[in-house]
Amino acid sequence: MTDKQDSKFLSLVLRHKPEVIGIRLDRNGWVCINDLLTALEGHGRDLDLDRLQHIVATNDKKRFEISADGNRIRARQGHSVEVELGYEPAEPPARLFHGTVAKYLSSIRAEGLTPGSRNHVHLSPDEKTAIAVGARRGKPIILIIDSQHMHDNGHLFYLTDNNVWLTGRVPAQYLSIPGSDQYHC
Ligand code: HQG
Repeated sequence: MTDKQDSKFLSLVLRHKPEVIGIRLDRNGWVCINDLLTALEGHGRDLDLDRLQHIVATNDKKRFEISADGNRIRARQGHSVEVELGYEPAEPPARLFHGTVAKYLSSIRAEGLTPGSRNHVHLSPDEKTAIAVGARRGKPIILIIDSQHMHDNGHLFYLTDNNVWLTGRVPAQYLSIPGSDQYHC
């Protein structure tokens, strides 16, 4: 297994389907590292502690976090299973960015950005990051979010430790969408 393959599998079990290796996440998304390693081994994924720590430390987006006592691990964001990540609401910058692709635009125009299977909509602090996010699905299209007014109007934002902004949804009136002249302030 390459680091990337192991990292993807860890994302699967720590964000979406812990049951595929028979583990349970606690309400904050944590699992005991010993239990995780035992469960992985039981499912043909032979990771030892050193290798797990290496994957956590070198992961390109710092997707995983080990607890201060070194005993537990969780994904920092991106879950579809219900978890309480414990991030405090934070004041966003005036504008945030979201990278997507053309085929979603008509739906996004109609209903805004919705979290889909995840628990939050993910927003990027800069255009470059948003381009990389959108490019996972094809030619990226960058939407600009009027986070200032969303925040002023009571929408909550959370900043993860790896610099992803999370919010529940982004109603269409706060979005600047290419090819659309609607940008309500
Ligand atoms: C789109 C990666 C139709 C949305 C990245 C996106 C990110 C809508 C897709 C993180 C819609 C959802 C998240 C609507 C949103 N109608 N389509 N109303 N609202 N969409 O993967 O933001 O590698 O769940 O534009 O780097 O692409 O997982 O979200 O194209 O930080 O660590 O529906 O995932 O990080 O796709 O990516 P996703 P995302 P990780």
